[in-house]
Amino acid sequence: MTSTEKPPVPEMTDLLADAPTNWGKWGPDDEVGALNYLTADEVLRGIQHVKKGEVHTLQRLIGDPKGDPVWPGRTPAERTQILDESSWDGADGPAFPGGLHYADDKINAFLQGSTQYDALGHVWYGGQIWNGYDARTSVGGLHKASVEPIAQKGVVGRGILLDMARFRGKATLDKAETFTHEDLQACAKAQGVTIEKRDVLVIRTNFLQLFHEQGDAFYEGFCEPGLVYSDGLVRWFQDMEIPNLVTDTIANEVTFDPNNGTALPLHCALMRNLGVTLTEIADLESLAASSAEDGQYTFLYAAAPLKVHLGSGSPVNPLAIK
Ligand code: UVW
Repeated sequence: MTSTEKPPVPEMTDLLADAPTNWGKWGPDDEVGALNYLTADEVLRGIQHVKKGEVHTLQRLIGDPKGDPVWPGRTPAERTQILDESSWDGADGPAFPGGLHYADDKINAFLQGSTQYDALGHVWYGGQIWNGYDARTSVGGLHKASVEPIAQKGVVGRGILLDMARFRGKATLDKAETFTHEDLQACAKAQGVTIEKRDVLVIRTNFLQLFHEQGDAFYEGFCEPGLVYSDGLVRWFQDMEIPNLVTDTIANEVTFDPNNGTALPLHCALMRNLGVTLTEIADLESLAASSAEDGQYTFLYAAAPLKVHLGSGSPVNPLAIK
């Protein structure tokens, strides 16, 4: 290899050969992973951070007239009107006793095409998904570690906003900009809070503002900003028993790791190996504005994705209650 040549991109099986896992920690049949940390005590700990009764909804609009940001290769949701008042202009509208009319519509959508929970079986390498299940269990739908058990359980605990854009003095983080768990801790310190064990981490980059500002150019050289893989970061997530990572980006981490060239290694190290649930494309703007104003960066976090049988993800509208 000459000095100008880049080293080959490692296989995930090699990069993560010695990485920690939580496989088996909650038994051989577990499908919700680190969400097991969110016990009744964690719900009560979260409730202690409700001070004003202020509610922030964290879902981005589906069918935004300005467009919906999606992972390259996915398409935004399409909503189709099936019935409306014009359906009764002729003789074809369904007739009901008493003259009832109504509106009906449907959407054709990627389950990961808006603010969403990823199922733990959504991403894998080396032929195995979360908890060691065979990746063939994904054929035709996630027969193991689908979004359904996450939806059955619900996600409630103490949330902490880490406003990385504000911490770095920027309107938005830049394409491919990275940060580490140490940066998250420094951000928390600057905000006057401490990340505690079992917190739901909610990280703001405001990167998707550029989707609306840049139009199609947004996808040129696509590489979102975000957390960057290191063994230390993965072990910190494991030691801190982080149940859920929520971000306002499409894929939670820097898209291509600048240190090794792999795509989405934290999906593998956190989701597939540790069972950390990932939540993406959140809208954190009203929560961030409120937190900057009142200095309260902790809250009750509550979310439940839709119960989609065999689903690899589901839209969600999480709540942050202060
Ligand atoms: C991929 O895993 C490819 O995407 P996401 O986690 O954003 O759904």
